[in-house]
Amino acid sequence: MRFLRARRIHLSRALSALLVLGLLALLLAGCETDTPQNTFDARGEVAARQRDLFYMAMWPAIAILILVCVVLVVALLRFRRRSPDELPKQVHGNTTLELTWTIAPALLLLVLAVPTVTAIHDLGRPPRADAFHVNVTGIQWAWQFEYADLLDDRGQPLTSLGELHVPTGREISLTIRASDVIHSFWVPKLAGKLDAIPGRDNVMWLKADEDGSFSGQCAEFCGRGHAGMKLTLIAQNQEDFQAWANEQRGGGG
Ligand SMILES: [Cu+2]
Repeated sequence: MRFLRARRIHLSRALSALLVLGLLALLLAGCETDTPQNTFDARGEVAARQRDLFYMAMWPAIAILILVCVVLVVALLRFRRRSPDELPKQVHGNTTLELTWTIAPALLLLVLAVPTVTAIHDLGRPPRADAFHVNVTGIQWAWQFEYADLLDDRGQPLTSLGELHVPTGREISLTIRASDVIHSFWVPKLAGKLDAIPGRDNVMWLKADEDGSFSGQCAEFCGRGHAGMKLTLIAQNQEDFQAWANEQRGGGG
């Protein structure tokens, strides 16, 4: 009997250790930075500004977390009950401390609010008139792009499915719609997400600072095929972009 019980304890310990290791591995997997949809690896003005805002709020938050933990541990040790017959010194209220922990966070919030509100204002502005304009439609389960500025021989705008081609360095204006249910347009390295809602036009702008392929994904659960509702934004220099447009028109130029 005793032998069996010892074995069971061994087994449950091994399983717990395995579980902890598994969870740790999962946690560490999140630290991988060389991934196609890493928001911290910003490659455009909008994404860079959003990332900087995040860091600006994160570092003070980490400093405060450490400070609070240290003060907590010090208070627990210093003011603990030292003998069973004696109550620790009873204190009530401390005006200086209470004022400090009210005013300091208020000041910090005020300081954080200035760049945050400025960024919301700057990034939330309507696209410039000379931006390259694309109509984006979310469909179960694909992204369709209509290039309002690129017409074919019959005067119809060029379209593409799944691949969004844009000129590098130019502001891109996106009018985002949906034809069935709510989707969300998201190219993490270039900008934050924006919902695609049936019956409504949502407008955003973004800019790719360098040539390349940027992976994107529908970010709003939209049914069975949601996980596969990907897109690739291809930013090209003017020459390559023009060549692609000509090819879409059916060659020649
Ligand atoms: Cu979706």
